[in-house]
Amino acid sequence: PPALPVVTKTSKPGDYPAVRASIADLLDNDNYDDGSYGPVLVRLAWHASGTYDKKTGTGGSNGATMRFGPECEWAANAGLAVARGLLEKVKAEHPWISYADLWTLAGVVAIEQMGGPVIPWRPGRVDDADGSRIVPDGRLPDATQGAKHLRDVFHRMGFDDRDIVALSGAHTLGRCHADRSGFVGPWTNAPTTFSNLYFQELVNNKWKPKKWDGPLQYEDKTGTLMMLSSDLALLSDRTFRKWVHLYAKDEEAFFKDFSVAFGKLLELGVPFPQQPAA
Ligand code: DDH
Repeated sequence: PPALPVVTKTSKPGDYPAVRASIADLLDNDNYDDGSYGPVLVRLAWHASGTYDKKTGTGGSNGATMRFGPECEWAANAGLAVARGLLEKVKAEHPWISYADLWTLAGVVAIEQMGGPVIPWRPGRVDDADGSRIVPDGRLPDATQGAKHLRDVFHRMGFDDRDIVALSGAHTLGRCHADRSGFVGPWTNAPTTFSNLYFQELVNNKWKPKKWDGPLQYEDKTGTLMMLSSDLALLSDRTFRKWVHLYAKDEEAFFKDFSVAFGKLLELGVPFPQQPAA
């Protein structure tokens, strides 16, 4: 088993600013990827939440079920052990917070620290005692598919077409890893800064299939930036494309829509004592 994290800070139950500070402290690391754990923490918050199904009320961030098999071993979640392991240090410092609250708050803090919008967040998630409420595999999106699949997946969570495009803008962050998804490379040249660059790159380049032995992905003419088939679906679909063009030229509109949609994502299926005002 890994060594227990060294506890350097403590806090009283409910001191969320202290938890935020601990998360912010561990984001930067020159030896990891592009110098920040921010992107992988955002992906953890998203994959913990994106299993939600509106019809049955199952899935979502409540429960933190990704601590258990088989969810932690789903192909879609490859690499997220890095994010979960990192947050053990924060959990040790603030043992009163649930993993489910911690994972979602970490995504929020990462986005804010990387220059993104403030995301509405409230505590209230509780951890399941075991993996009995894990949903079937296959609810997270498949990068090889197109617009219909994106609608199936995100409408199932209760999002509309505009939300789908706004949420996809998170790919301005981070990169694909051969040993995680099989895909390779970043979507932008500033993968640790939250911005609307993803939409600008999407619109301003000619995307060609990458010539290699790996799975189908697309590259710009320099071969440094990438797009997945699911990313390019946002350009080929007329309704999606309208929002892509808006967000490419209006970063403020993107930040506003992203903040609302991401905040909603993290709350899907969470039984808060008081529902937020619509
Ligand atoms: Fe994503 N994403 N994502 N994604 N995602 C990957 C990485 C990151 C899809 C596939 C992949 C969202 C939507 C989609 C982030 C956030 C979000 C990778 C690469 C694949 C593949 C994983 C790896 O190899 O490490 C697909 C398909 C969709 C879709 O169809 C819509 C959404 C909605 C979000 C969000 O946060 C709201 C982030 C951040 C990363 C970068 C992770 C990293 O380690 O860097």
